[in-house]
Amino acid sequence: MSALEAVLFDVDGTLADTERDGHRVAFNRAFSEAGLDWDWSVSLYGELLAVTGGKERIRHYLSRFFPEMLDEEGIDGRIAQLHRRKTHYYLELLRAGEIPLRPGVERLISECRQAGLRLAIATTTTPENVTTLLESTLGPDSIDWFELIAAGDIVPAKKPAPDIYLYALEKMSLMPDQCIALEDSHNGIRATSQAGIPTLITVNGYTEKEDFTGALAVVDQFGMPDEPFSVLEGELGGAGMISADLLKQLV
Ligand code: XBP
Ligand code: MG
Repeated sequence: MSALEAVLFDVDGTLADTERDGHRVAFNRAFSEAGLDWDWSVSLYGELLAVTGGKERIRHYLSRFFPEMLDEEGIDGRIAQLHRRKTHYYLELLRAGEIPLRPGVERLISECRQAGLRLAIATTTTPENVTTLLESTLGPDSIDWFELIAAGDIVPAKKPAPDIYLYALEKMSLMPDQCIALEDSHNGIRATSQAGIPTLITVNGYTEKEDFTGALAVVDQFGMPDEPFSVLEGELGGAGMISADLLKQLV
């Protein structure tokens, strides 16, 4: 067992609860703008989240509901354009302050920085979504708190493939057991498990019933002094908050 060197943060569902009222709303605005009567309800979007990556999710939706469209000339370009507009609307929501960080995230990032831990992001989402979330919640300097922002199409295969985590380990010259990953979903822990990275799970409305086999522990949130987390799986020794010290003890 090595000493903890780095904390690798997932974004969507972990740093912020971005999917139901953020990405989903942005997708629907892009569809409406394009004159498409596709409306991703909260429940349908929960099913579509099985596929990570916005462009891949649109393609998956078409394969289920409009498979003939996938044979159309230029469909890849249409999907890419829809996704660009969706990202435009998502960034609007972020900049309007509509998507706050989850409880305890700012506190934990600050503690990890003070403890001298290296911070990185490993996410499926579009890079600009990450930098804009950080800027809109923690201020422009916060981007530099992360040694690496590994995001989106930078790797050939998205979660549950391990690519984004293997990319981060390689770029940061780290071994898996020198890290801990903070994730929210089954796709996320499938990616980290294949990369051999110890993983703590924090769930949300979309992921709370998913399978987190292999997680160090599963909590409902990172916790605040006046609002301790609930441990849903595993054992955290009576702690009430995910802290830098607790992360060091877990690895
Ligand atoms: C979650 C995802 C992303 C977002 C949408 O990423 O799967 O695709 O749902 O963002 P993670 P994009 O949990 O790894 O942060 O449309 O930019 O892909
Ligand atoms: Mg996630």
